[in-house]
Amino acid sequence: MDTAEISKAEPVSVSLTQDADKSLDDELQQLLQTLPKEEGWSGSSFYLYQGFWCSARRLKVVVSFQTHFPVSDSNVILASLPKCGTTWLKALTFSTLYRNQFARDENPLRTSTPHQLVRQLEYNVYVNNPCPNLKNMCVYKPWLFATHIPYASLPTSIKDSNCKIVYICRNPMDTFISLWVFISKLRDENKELLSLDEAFDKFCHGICGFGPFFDHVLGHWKASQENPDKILFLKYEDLKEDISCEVKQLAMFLGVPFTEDEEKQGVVEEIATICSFENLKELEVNKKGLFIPGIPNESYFRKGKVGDWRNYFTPSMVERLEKLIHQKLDASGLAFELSSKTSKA
Ligand code: PAP
Repeated sequence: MDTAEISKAEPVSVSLTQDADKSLDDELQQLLQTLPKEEGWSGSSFYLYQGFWCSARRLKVVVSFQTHFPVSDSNVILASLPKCGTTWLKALTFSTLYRNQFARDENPLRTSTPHQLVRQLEYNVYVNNPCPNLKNMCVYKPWLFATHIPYASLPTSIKDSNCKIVYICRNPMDTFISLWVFISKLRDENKELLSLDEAFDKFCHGICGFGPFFDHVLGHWKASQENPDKILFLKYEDLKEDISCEVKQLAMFLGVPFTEDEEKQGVVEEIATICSFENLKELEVNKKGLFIPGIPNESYFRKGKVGDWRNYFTPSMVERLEKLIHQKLDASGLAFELSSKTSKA
C-alpha cells in the first residue's frame, strides 16, 4: 500500500465469521457481569477493567489488542490519555521516524490525517477483526501504532519486548476541558450530556475513558523512570515551550538522531512547522471528512493552547484539582506547572 492509498483508506473493516463474533460477544457479556459499572459522560456505561474505565464496545477491542498484538522488538508505540496531545505526537513521530523514507517536500501529512498515518489500536485496528493483518496497515518500517490503554494493561508483546514507547501527558485541567468540549460537540443528540460540573466530579473520581487520569500518567511515569531507554515521557506543555529541543530528544530516543547536516539544513524546524497546530488545522484533509467513524477530522484541532482551562474553571474547581494533583503526584517527582501562568489563554 503506498501513501496515496493510505489517504483513501477507510477504517479497516474485515468481517469475522458470525460464530467467532458470537463467541467473543458471549465471553464479553460474561466479563461485563463481573465488572464495576458507572455512567459515562455521554449516556453510555463505563466498566472498570484492569483498573481503567472504558465502554463495553471499546473493551471488546481492547481485549483483542491485548491478546493478539504481535511481538516485535522494532515496533514503536505512542501512548497517551485522550486529549493529551495524541494527534500532535503522531504527526511529530511519523515525520521524525520516517523522514528518510519520503522526499522532504512530500510529507504524507499534507494529504493524510495524523490518525490515518498512525493508527489508534483501539479505534481502527482491532475494531472489526480480533486478529487483523497489521502488515496491511503499515507502509513504513518500523511499525508505528498508538494506544490509550494504561501501561499495566499493555500486551506483554509490548511491555516485555524491546519495542519503544513514547508517552505524552498534559496538565489535567486542560485535558479535562479539551475532553469535555470534544464530547459535548460530538454527543448523540438523544443522549443526555453531563454538565461541566458533573463531568468534573467524575473526572476527579477518576471516571473518564481509559482513566483514572493520575493512574494512567503515573503508570507510564514510573515505567519511564525504571526503563528510560524503553519509554520516553513527554509533556504537552514542554513541546509548546521548546519544540525543537523535544523533537531532537524524540529522534535520539527512537535511534534516528538528526545529523549535523540535517540540523544545518533546518530539518528539525521543518518538522516542527509541518506538525504545528496552525499548519495541521489549515490543511484540507484535516478540515473535512472523518477517518475514525463518528469523529470529524476537524474535531481534533480546537485551540491547541496551554491554559484554556482558565476560561472554564471556577475557583473551587481549581482548588479541588490542585489538591488532587498534590495528593497524587507529590511523592512521584512528576509535576505540572499551573499557578505561575495567570493570564487566560
Ligand atoms: P485524541 O487523544 O482523542 O487523539 P488529542 O490529539 O490528544 O486527541 O487531543 C486534541 C487536543 O490536542 C486538542 O486540544 P484543545 O481541545 O485544548 O484545543 C487539540 O487542539 C490539540 N492539538 C491537536 N493537534 C495539535 C498540534 N499539532 N499542536 C498542538 N496541539 C494540538
